Amino acid sequence: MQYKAVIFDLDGVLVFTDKYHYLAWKKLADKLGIEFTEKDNDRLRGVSREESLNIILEKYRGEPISPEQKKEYLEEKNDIYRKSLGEMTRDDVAKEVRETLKKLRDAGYKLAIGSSSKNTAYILERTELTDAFDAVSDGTMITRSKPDPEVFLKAAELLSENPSDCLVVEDADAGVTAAHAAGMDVAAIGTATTSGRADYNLDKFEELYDICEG
Ligand code: B16
Ligand code: MG
Repeated sequence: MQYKAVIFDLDGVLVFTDKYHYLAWKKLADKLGIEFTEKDNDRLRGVSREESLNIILEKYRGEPISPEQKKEYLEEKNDIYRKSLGEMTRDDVAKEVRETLKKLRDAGYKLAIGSSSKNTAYILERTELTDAFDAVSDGTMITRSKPDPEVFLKAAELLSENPSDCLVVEDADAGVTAAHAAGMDVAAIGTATTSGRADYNLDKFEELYDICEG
């Protein structure tokens, strides 16, 4: 076994909540007269809610926005987003993902979540994934979001494993940077594969098992 534990990013790796983030941010951007495309949305992958709003506001040309107003926008976006999450079910997790998680666990790997999202517990509950993990490190437990390594170091600590024994699975460039800064190897999936910075690139989620087994 090359690794003792696998730490999974959530959005874009285990579930595709990125489309719900996009729709919720798009609603807010439209209201503020800001252009916001799916390509712009890629910049928000793995980044905190607050930072995401700042990125969207880079194109804002209206009256100055107060910190209180920003807070309201964040709540507004999250309310729309959580409504979409409320529609999620067990079927929103691919069979391949569920089977690979089980296979890894049966083989003795510890599994954790390392997500920037403050909605992690709700997403895991909706999709019936909570029991698939030994630890959850998420946006409610950290002070610095990816690309800072905090969320992954916290996951390793919760698992009582050394960072160098953990493999991270990520879809975001910010997440690849965060994992490397934590001293962990990274398997990229989706968007993060294009930069070529990850240690492994996954075409299919199930390839993860062979990577772990070396
Ligand atoms: P929330 P991940 C990240 O999840 C998302 O990729 C990112 O787009 C989002 O802004 C962030 O969570 C915060 O999410 O608003 O639910 O707290 O990829 O780290 O699992
Ligand atoms: Mg992600």
